Amino acid sequence: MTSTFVTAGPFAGQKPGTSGLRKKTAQFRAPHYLECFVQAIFDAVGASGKVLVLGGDGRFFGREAAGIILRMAAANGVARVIVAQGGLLSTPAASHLIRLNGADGGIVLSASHNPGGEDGDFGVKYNISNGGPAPESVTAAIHAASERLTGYRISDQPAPDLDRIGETDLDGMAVQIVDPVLDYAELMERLFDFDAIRAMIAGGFTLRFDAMCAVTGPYAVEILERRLGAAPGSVVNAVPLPDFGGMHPDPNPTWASDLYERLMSETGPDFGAASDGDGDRNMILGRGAYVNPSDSLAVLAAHAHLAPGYAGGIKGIARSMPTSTAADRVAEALGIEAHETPTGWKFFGNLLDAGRATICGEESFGTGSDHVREKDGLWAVLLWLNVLAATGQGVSDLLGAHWRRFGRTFYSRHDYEALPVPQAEAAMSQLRGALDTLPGKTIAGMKVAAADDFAYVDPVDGSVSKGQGLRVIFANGARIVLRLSGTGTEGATLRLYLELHSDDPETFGADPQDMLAPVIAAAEELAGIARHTGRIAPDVIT
Ligand code: VG1
Ligand code: CO
Repeated sequence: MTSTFVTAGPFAGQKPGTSGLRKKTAQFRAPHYLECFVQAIFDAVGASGKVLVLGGDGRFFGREAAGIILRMAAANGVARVIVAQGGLLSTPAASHLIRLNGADGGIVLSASHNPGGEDGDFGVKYNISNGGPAPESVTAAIHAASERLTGYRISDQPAPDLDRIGETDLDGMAVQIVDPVLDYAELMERLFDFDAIRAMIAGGFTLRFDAMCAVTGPYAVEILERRLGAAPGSVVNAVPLPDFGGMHPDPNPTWASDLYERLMSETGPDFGAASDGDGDRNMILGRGAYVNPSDSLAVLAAHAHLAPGYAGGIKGIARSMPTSTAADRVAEALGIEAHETPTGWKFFGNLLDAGRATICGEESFGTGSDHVREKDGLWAVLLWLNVLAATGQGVSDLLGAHWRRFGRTFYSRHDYEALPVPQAEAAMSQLRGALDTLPGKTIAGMKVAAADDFAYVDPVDGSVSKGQGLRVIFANGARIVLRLSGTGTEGATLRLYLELHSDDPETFGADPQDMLAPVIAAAEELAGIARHTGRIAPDVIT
């Protein structure tokens, strides 16, 4: 073994955030920065004799970072690293590889939906042996290790060529380079009725999938075009690029506007979908229909039994607190458990492991199930296609039928990005300070039923997570949630979540922003975002 100990640190590393350590690419490339964080992971979770999975979304610096991490893994005594060819591995595929191989954990190099490139963002996520994001206990241990750090160990040997499939040796550590798509595609074939989807497509059903020049391109081409017979070119922006072609790989109507516009046109395809940088998010569209992610969770949960992988029914539904309550109504109708967790996929892990939830979702275009321990963009697309094939209905018909059965939960998220931290804090503290006084009061014509700062007690291990978002619930069922983003890299991002349920079919065609006008007015009265920030409108509305 020929390795060097480089003196560096202590290092103000990862404070438990929503999803891994996310910083400007330049910060990660600064001397010793990536190395110190990776050493903190090894110090916290142990490296000697372990088996790890490694890959990422192909963004700028990913390949170089993978080489550094391999050399550090070898120097720290890791037994084997399973690396995706070219370093390209979607987050859900990484989760699957960890589970399939019984690995001890994995490192995913991605800043998800944040733009990439030299001036963009980079990120490192650590996943545990169940395939899911590290829970708060582990991220706290990594943070503590980073503060004790005196340096890091790195092999003097060069990292192997990541493009050649097969096994090599790096300083006594096995490096196994695998096809990133194969195992994942096989898992999808087991879960879904590919014959039925293939027949629907052969019968003239058209689709467009926008991979946004990010990691899902190769997966979508293999599954949608090669295995399911979608016309060549149905998958667009299919080649992963280090800067995502300058795109912002966030699948929502703002950042995937080209796809959105096409689906809103009468001549558009029957079905449209997009995924984010690392492949864990999804946006679902039908011709003339946009499916709000909270509705997508509810519709998928109500119809999951139509797919072979869920034919026995689902055991429970979990949603993050800011996600709309539409899925709760489905859980009630199915007579199964409904769980409400803090934002971030790591909070679903215990529920999935314990068999208390089968389907999970977040309002931020994240949906998934117990097939892996991450949200999974292509999985959601395939479940939708399976449901459409099984019911013979289109997206907009299915959505309309769902609303007629359960009512429509109007929902929207307003994001105020890159705010000066004190301005964002001012809005938060105005509402936080008033919480106790709100119940019973009438705000913008609506009576407050309850208000709190959301705290979660994990029903499986009893761990407590406090301060997870300010929540105001009105007597008419409307909700306002206000929280600070834990994934931004510039200033503070304030997220305002708005919800109002209606059982009146006459309202179902209304624009959510119009329906939510009283809730928006109540939020301004409660938090004074415009007053504190001077912003007259949100940067992104989803
Ligand atoms: C955002 C979303 C959250 C999601 C997280 C990671 O976090 O709101 O629902 O789990 O991103 O998604 P925040 O703290 O900025 O609101 V991804 O696709 O980055 O792994
Ligand atoms: Co993502």
